[in-house]
Amino acid sequence: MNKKKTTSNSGKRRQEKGPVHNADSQQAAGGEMHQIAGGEHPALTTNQGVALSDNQNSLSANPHGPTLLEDFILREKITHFDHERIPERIVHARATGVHGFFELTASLKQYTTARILTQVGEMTPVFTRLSTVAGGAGSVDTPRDVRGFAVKFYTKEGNWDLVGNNIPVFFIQDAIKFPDLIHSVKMEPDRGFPQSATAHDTFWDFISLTPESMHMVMWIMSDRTIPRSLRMIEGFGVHSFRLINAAGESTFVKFHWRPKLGLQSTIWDETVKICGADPDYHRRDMFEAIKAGNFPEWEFAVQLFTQKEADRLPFDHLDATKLIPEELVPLKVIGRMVLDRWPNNFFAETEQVAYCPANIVPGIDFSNDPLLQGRLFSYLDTQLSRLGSPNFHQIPINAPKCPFGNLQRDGHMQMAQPTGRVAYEPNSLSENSPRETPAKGFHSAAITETGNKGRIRAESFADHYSQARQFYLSQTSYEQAHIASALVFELSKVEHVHVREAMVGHLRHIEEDLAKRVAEGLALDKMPYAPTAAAPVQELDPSPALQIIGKMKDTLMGRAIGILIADGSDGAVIKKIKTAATQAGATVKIVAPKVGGAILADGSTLAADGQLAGTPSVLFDAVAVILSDEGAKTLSMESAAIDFVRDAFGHLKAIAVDKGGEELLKTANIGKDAGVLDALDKNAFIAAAKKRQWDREKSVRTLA
Ligand code: HDE
Repeated sequence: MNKKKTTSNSGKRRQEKGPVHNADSQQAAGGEMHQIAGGEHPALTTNQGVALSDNQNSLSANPHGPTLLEDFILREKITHFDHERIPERIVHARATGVHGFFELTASLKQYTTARILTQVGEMTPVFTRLSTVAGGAGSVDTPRDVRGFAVKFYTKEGNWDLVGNNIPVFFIQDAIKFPDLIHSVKMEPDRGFPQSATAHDTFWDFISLTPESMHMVMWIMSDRTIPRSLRMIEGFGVHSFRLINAAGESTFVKFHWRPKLGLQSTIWDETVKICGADPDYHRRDMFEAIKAGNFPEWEFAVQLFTQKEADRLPFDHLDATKLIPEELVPLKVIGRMVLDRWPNNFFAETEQVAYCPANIVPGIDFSNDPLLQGRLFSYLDTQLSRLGSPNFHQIPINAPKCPFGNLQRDGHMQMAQPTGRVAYEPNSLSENSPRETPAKGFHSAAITETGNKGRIRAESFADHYSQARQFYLSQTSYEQAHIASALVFELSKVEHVHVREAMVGHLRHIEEDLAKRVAEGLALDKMPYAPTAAAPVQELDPSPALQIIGKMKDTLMGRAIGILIADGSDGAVIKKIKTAATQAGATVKIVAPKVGGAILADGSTLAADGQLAGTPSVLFDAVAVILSDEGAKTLSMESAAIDFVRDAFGHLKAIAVDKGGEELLKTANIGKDAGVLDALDKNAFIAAAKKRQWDREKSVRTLA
């Protein structure tokens, strides 16, 4: 009797005080309830199309009773939820994907029959996925790591996937070493950390025993692996490929992407702080740029060379630890890629997209690079376990946009419904089943292969240090110092002293001064022994194109300026700086102690784009600090405000200040230099904001 009473009361309470009790509740959570409430909505149904009367309560035997197994609505919903995750990519799990188009601007007709490389002006849809390598899908955007640069071209002759990186060389020469490399960089198996980091024993142990990695090590220790934005990275196909023309002749080709915004990287200390301030820094940056209509663009360029020219190079171009300096084989720009549409759904597109270097089109072919040859197997294989069915090519993001069909059949999740009796070829029973296309179909380059079968590393792959040295010597002194300091940082995290020493031993072959700097940074008591080099180190001409600083553009396009304000700030000065920065192409954000904004000197309220504690200066390329005396006093008690200016200074950013702003700098113990400017001189600030204040660096940190 009692029980009955309680249960019926609680049933009533559930109805009165529960969340929104209608089909709008899901959308309402998205914050648009006011618009949605009055609209017409489709019925919420099960996957069988049965309309739901209640999406808030499971079916129970009575209001306090057990949930009934017969609740097919609950079971269907929970079962689907339980299976929402698919295996994440073993590498390159964390990524940002964007749709766009490719436009060819110069024809390569002389070299290839591929339509995408010969039809000038033709727009080809693309889906581009930019990723980190080592971390899991939920890891931060900004570890020190290589960035994947994968482009799927939906060409009229089939899908072409150019699955590259933002670094033109790789760690290893032969695919058989890839699982070892990746196991060494991933979380150590006994402890399950570190996530997404090279700074640990197993990685450096493997590297120190793998001299072929030394060129790549120079690149990953450079600021290339801590990019400011995914819109500001280069892309490389890495391997040599072949182009085949109408006469069947083949030419080697290397593919390059060059960002229109130029290259820009962060400073290591800045990167570390960005990880905390915004783990989605790169994804958000891309999302916001696309939303604002600032579509990132890359030039597409090729390096073309014949076998004869390849034979004259002082290294083997089939070795993926080598690049061809553009001073030796110039880049020819042949097109552009614009990314202009954010995916509708992250999972359906960015997660389910399946790239494969083996996806090429007639007129393009592979080279014998042994790393590429291994990749040709791996990607299709990994998709089978990741996407779970050989029909993954039917998922919209993977399906070609040209007609396609064959006699493959069935399998998990078959979406097509082929008709007729015939599923084989040749056949005489069907008039319209797909047939070969001898002339236009895919042909491999007719290459003569000779030599003995065996597990043999080519002699021409033996030089592991010359290009590492060339890379290091091609950098500016600031960049060299960053490489040395990154090595000290990473090796200082390595517990095993013999691994630290072994690495310094390799550095001695690259550049003795670099080895000394790192040895001193690690406080080694004597210079370690340098291992025997398999081939003598060659003195190659420096290649300035390998720098980042040399490729940073003198522009505010694509960059962000933060203006720190508080109650009493001068609205006119804020407005002048904001207008000047916006006109120069920057995104401007107002940062204030409260997100609702600050009451300016003239009594008006200026809303903030970010609250001070959650919007540190690491999120900007340059900052202005506009404060009243009172505002400066208040902020001098706020560590977030002190950090804001200290970090901006420490990260070599231009800082514009008015009188109040200057007070805050004094409190933060920051002296004036050429990068600290009067807020009233907006032009000087805009000019300085386009650059990093490299000269300041020596005064703010000890570099190796
Ligand atoms: Fe990959 N790589 N890789 N890789 N790779 C994968 O394929 C592999 C290599 C690259 O956004 C996996 O679909 C082997 C070089 C990118 O979805 C896997 C070897 C380069 C992406 C795989 C390499 C790359 C991948 C994991 C040594 C630069 C992300 C998920 C022979 C040229 C693609 C997947 C995306 C992804 C294997 C080396 C670039 C396991 C065996 C060199 C950009 O198949």
